[in-house]
Formats: sequence, C-alpha cells, structure tokens
Amino acid sequence: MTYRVEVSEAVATALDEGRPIVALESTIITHGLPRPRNLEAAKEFEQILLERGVTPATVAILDGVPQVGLDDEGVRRIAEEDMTKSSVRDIPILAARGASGATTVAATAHLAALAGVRVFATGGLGGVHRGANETFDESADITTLSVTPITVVSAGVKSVLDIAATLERLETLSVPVVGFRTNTFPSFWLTESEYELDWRVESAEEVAKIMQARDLLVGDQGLIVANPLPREKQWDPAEHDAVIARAFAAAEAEGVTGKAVTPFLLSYIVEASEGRSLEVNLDLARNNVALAADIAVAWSKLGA
Ligand code: PSU
Ligand code: MN
Repeated sequence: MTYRVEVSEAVATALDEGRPIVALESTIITHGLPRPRNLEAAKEFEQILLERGVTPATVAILDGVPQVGLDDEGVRRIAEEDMTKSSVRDIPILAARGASGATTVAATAHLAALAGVRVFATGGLGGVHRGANETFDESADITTLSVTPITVVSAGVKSVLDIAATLERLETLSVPVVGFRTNTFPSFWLTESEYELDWRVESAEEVAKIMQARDLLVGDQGLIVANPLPREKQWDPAEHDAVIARAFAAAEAEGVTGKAVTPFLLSYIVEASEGRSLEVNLDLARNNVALAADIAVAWSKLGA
C-alpha cells in the first residue's frame, strides 16, 4: 500500500498554473465552532477565497487519506462527523488505520506545505498554555511552524494561553512574527495584548517579499502574520475577562487536561457569552481568510 496526500483537482490545477491558493484548517470547524454554524462557516471561508479568485484548500484526513482541498461532501463531513482532533503525530496512525481526523494548525500546515501550498488562514494559533512550566502543555503548532515553510495568518493566540511564553518560544524556535498594520500582538477576541512586536508590515506584497527572502536565506520555516480585528469589532474586554476566568475555573473543576483543553474552553466561552464570543470568533476568522487571500495573490505575482 502506498500512503499519499490527495490533492483536489482544483488545487492541483492552481498549483500547476501558479495561481493563488489558501489552506484552511478543519479542527476549527470540527472542534472549534458549534454545530450547525460550523458548516456554514466552513463554506463561507471557502467563498471568501473564491470571490477573490483564490482556490481554497481545506485540509482534513478522510478515511486514512490526507486531503488538501475538500469537495462539498468532505466539507460536510468535517462539520458533522465526530472525527478526532489530529496533530502531526496523529497523521501516520490515522493513515495506517484508514481513520478520519480534523487537522489542527500544525497538521494542516504540514500537509498543505507537503502539497506545495504556501499560505494558510486560521483563527488563532495554538501556543503555550498557562501553567506549562508544570504541565509542559505547549501546542505542537509552535514547533511545527519552526520547520514548515508556510505563512499563517492568525489573530494572535487566545488570551486563554500564556501569550508572553508563546512569543518567547517563537523567538527561540526562530519563527518570525509580523504585525499586519499593528505594533502589538493581538489576543484573538481582543484587538491588542500587552505585548509589542518587533516588526510591522503594511501590505500583502511586503509579506510575499519576506516569504521569498525566507526561502532563499533561511529555508523551511513558517511565518506568522498577526492580524488584529478592528477595535470596533472586538469583544467587550470586561465581559471577555470575566468569562475567561469562569472558563478556567470550570476546566479545573472538571479536570480537563491535554488536547481536550482548547475545545473545552472554546465551547464553554461560547455558551457563557451567549454567543457573543462566537460572532467575534467568526469575524476574526473571516478577516484572516481575506488577508490570506491578498497574500496568496501577492505571492503568486512574485512567481517565486
Ligand atoms: N484556536 C481557536 N480555535 C481552534 C483552535 C485554536 O481559536 O479551533 C484549534 C486549532 O486547530 C489549533 C488547536 O491548532 O486548537 C491547538 O490545540 P492544542 O492547544 O491542543 O495544540
Ligand atoms: Mn496541548
């Protein structure tokens, strides 16, 4: 048996012709957003790309085969099936068993880059969890991006993580982080965090040039583009702080650990905010998909 990554016809054609492509993750759909809104969101993210002349490449593992680019049935499956949350280390196990999995930022970045896709939009990256000095809970998103040549557009990392430690780890692992028209690292639902960034970019073309320089001077390495929501669209900071404190208390009371932590906190927060955090989450994801489209277009124009 030969193991392989299946690239959809649309993505294969766009790759051949040097046209812009943006990868999208499936864990945000399967585990990060509530049903049935998640199916609508998955279709909407693809539509934002299509409207800009960009080919969507939603990534998931279906019946053991990693897919880069899903058809309508594939998109329906990631929204409706209880498939496992899968990082890079899970890929060979799912492949050997013929099982299905939703791919995290790490697994999506890895599979998309393997297929030759160079730009990826997500909501928030995984990072270093609070208390990681005891639990060692640091997302494989971070280490994967240190060895994977893909540009990820995200609204920073969620304020449920240890943002300072996440930025330190990215520095240690030589993953560049640039703020898109901001000097401050965003914190997902909020436009800002208290952390300043070293680098700010003003345009998608500038990001594409950094990617080109990276390929020539550094090699296989990710690039994080931090894209904040406009302030008028952020979540109310007071409600944000209160709900997050309750979410942590609930996770601790229920003894949630490991890879269940992120989905638990996300769904708790949606419920406790009566859906207000969800609208912000969808807004920031759309915002990231649109910027990723611009970067993919700029990248394809460089013909690198
Ligand atoms: N952040 C979100 N929504 C999500 C995730 C992160 O706002 O759904 C998902 C992403 O797929 C990310 C993963 O890669 O959680 C990180 O999980 P962990 O912390 O277990 O590595
Ligand atoms: Mn973890």
